[in-house]
Amino acid sequence: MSVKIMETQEVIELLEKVAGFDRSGGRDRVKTIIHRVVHDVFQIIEDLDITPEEFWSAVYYLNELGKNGEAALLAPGLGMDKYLDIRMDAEDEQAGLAGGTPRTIEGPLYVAGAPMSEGFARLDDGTETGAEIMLLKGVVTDENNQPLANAIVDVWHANSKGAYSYFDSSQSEYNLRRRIKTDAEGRYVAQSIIPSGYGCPPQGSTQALLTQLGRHGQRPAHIHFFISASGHKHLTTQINLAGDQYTYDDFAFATRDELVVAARPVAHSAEGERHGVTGPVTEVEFNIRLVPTDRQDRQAMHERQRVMAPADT
Ligand code: MBD
Ligand code: FE
Repeated sequence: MSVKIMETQEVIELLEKVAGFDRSGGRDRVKTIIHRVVHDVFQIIEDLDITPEEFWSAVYYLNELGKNGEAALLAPGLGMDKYLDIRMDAEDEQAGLAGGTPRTIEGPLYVAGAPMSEGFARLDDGTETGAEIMLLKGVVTDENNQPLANAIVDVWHANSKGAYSYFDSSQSEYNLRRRIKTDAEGRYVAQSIIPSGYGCPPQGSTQALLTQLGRHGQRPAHIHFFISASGHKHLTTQINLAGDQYTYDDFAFATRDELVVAARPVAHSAEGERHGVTGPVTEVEFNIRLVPTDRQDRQAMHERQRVMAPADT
């Protein structure tokens, strides 16, 4: 069966009514978007000859996805977040705001309002006694390699099981989440534990669809960053640790060559010792270059629903 009905007056008028084109109330932007979305869904049904069984399984899949709270997890798995990054990179290029450390996706597991420190912070609460100690360090500079003091480095990562505090209620509040203000030389230092990669919940909706695509739902060990400094473009990025099985096979497509960083075991770290961290640690160095801009809208991160841990609200 391959009937073609999209161009008929009946379907054209149906779409216009669906989108409220014949009503004065509502919002024009929403009408435009919904008209296009529903049109394109209809078009897909026609072009791919979608059966009623396929259509309804998709509808109930979305119900499950929402029930499991995984819509913002499926999105990166389907390359949506990466696509938005590619768009923002192209927009930056057009606006003369390209350059600096590359962006990569935020992901769904940020929690706002982490404790603020000056120059140094310990991120882990000390409960993972067997974990490898990480000494994370870097300098925030401008495009001329001049250090930026008082930049805010908001950093978050998973524990050695790949789980994030807040979303994993077994962890303490803001575990592995801190904001660090750079010192006069633009430096930030953090003591933490080496994270493990993240895996989508095996029984969840995201993994169910990925399995249908023959794909896994794994991310390499990685560390997230928001970096902001006055007069500079806000940066959302991550580093992926080198040598992970998934470093270049990330289900969320967040890996960029410039953001792959080695984790180097050292007998002692000079940067660590400046902050009282003695003995062998694994050093991870991530220097960040920010792009100058006067545009306030680009100095802030874009809006999106984000969690704020209860104690901080
Ligand atoms: C993560 O930790 C993450 O960073 C992304 C993008 C998706 C799922 C889990
Ligand atoms: Fe993550």
